Amino acid sequence: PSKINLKDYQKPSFDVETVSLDIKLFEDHAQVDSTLKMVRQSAGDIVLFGEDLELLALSMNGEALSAERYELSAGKLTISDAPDEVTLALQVRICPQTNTALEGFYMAGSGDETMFVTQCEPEGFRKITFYPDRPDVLAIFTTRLEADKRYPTLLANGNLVEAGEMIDAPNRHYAIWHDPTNKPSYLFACVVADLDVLADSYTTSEGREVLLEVYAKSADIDKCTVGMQALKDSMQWDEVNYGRAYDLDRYMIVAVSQFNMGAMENKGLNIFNTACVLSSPETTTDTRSFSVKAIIAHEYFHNWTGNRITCRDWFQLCLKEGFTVYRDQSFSADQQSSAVQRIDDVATLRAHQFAEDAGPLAHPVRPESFVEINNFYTTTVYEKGAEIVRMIANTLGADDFRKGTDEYFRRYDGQAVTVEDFLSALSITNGKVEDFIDWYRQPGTPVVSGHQDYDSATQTLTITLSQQTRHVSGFDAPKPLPIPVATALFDKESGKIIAESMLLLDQATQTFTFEGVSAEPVVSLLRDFSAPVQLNYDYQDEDLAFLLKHETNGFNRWQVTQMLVNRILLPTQGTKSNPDVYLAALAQTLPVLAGEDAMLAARLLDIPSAQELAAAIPEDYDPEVVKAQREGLYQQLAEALKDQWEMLYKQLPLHSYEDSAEARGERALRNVVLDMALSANVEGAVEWAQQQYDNASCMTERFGALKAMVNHQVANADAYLADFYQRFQADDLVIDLWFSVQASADNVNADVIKSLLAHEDFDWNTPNRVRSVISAFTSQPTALWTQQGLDIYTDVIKKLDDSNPMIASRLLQVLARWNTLAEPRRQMAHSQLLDVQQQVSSKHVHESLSSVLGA
Ligand code: B3K
Ligand code: ZN
Repeated sequence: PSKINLKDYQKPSFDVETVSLDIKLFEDHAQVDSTLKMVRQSAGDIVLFGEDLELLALSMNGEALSAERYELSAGKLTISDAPDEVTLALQVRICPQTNTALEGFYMAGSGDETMFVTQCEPEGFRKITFYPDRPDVLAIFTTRLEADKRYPTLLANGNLVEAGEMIDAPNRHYAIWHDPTNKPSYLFACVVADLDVLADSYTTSEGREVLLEVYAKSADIDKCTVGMQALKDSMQWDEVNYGRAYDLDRYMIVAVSQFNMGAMENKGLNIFNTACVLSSPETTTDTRSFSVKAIIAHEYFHNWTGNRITCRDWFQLCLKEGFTVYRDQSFSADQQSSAVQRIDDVATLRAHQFAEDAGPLAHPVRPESFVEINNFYTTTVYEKGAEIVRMIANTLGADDFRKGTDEYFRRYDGQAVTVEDFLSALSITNGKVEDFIDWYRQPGTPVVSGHQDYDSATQTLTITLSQQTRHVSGFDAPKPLPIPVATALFDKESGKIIAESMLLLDQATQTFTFEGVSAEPVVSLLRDFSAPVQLNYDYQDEDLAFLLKHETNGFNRWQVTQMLVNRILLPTQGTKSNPDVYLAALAQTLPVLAGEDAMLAARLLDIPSAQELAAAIPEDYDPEVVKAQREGLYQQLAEALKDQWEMLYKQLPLHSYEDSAEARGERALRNVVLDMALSANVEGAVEWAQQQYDNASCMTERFGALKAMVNHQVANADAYLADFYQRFQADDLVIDLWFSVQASADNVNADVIKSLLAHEDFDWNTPNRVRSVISAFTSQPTALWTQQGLDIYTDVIKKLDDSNPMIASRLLQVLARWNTLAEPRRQMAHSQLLDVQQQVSSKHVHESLSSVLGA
């Protein structure tokens, strides 16, 4: 398979004006008839892409094309010497029933619960029919679906035009849908199923009455109200914050249990992984439920950032994803404490994106080449992409950012554009914005180091900052990037802020001067994480403890706890800290904060996960040592605050369920406190856990108790696991939790994983289930990086390589840090990976492997 390069981009020779599709679904295949009206734009051939298709008929302008008039090879159908206006008619046969890759048109579910859905982004449409399947070809789609009446639900993009029965086949029916918006093929969707629907409506700011529908199987329909509300909230939020109203008369969401990722923003017909749309207090944890709302918002926001304005080519993926993630993060920040939202987003960024940027899979936010684009739906494109938009928004300020986004929508609506176009619109009030282009081009996480000097004679404080980015091979030598560093100076005496400013570090080294500073202040940097960088500043532990107490920025209060933890656990990263300062600072802060902001209080007790710590260790990483150190500090914390746990736990009694930010905060803190109390052997803590499980008002409480009992191996843990299974046996998403709590348990080992994989409810064809065991397992590096652990993990990759290469490749990417392991694990992992290379065939896994192996 060949590499595709950004620099080779060429416009298509033909545009498609309209396409009509007729998809007839039969017992063991589907027949797809398509008619494309195409118009020449420039010299060149007609190029249609197609994969896994059986071509049955092809005609051009009414004349059947004989085999010598076209070329069919390597996934392309090429027609040379075509006239300037062409109507192509194609007929192909596909087999959704055996499509296990879950890309294109595929069957999900089994038995009487089968349904058929599409996933076309990025290049799945070519598995439905031959088509110029590229995002810069926009067309008007009309879709006719025909199927057995056992599938009453027939949906496609846009508006329903007609539906009826087949006169000659009484058990069959059809529906015709028309989408009035010009769209690329990756936004095409259709569904053939037997589903219930929750309906509602929304009137837009422009006065359009929109029918809202969430489709799910009947047993799940009562779990759709949270998603429906989130949809309405998102529609309103986009009107208020970006002036964007919805543009069709109908918005549909369909829940499907087998889906490779979270959800898909198809025009007017979103398709969602059940895990990302269904939610109920009894079955869904608060964290999950909150992310359901965020994902609904994300897909809705794509309607403008992605669908109305789309990407010119797949290298520009961050254009829609980075901006849309920034938008969903801002939406979520409005639904809860914005500090906690920022903490969650930054914790994810640090754990996953920083690791990616530090290892062999590092790539720019806008990659320059790929073999398989599915391998580039990464945390770098999404989350680092969002951070760049955030830096721009903060640099411009709210008003100018809004002027810039208004300009973006005005200028490019209906077009397929590039990152440069985006920056050019955003820069109408401030040309500096265009300098951010280098953030899209340069891989690697910048390290910002700094120190301060105070001169009491002149009452001057100088802060010197410098930036450095590692040179990733294959790319130009790194250059300085524009890095906004939000800064506040705190008076040591009063604890009050004496100056605030946004420093712009855009050279290798720079000095910033503050005059009229009467005593040396404590400096708080990178407030609200104003740039996606690693910060090394010559703090004393006491400065950090001071900031924990006095910072008004909630995010930075968390950030200093994390700095302290890192200095304790990763002494090579800076000065070795004395844990006493950290423990004392928390002991003082926690009881106060617990009453003010329970969610933030819970987060201040965060100790980075083993994986996150591993990501910061460049070589000789020994998972056992990290685990021991991490658990040691956790234990120390639990014991140091032992007197507080009982009081805190009792302060937060179980009461009836409520879905407010405050109630969610209390539940989060109670679960953390319970775990701490079990660690510290607080008397009665085991009973608290059991009672919390038995009397739980919601899944957050029940699962929190179960997880704590499993991790602390309390006497009855197995009985509780069995009870949990019995109670929720019929609910796949809860059974996923049951698998994952075991697969990620502190004491998990390869045998446990093996038995979970052999469980009768395990299902290789359901990505959620595979992830509930295999991805959960990666949270325990001491078990994963063993001969047996790797055998299991790589067997899974080999097994999925053929049936679902997208998932196989994702799982493989998790092994990217093998190279940093201490021997003998490094050698062991290396030979495992080489062995995998001999046994896989998908281009997805091959591309990831060659990056991971550094080839
Ligand atoms: N755009 C889709 C992701 C498609 C991934 C294909 N491998 C979901 C999203 O980002 O909203
Ligand atoms: Zn997205």
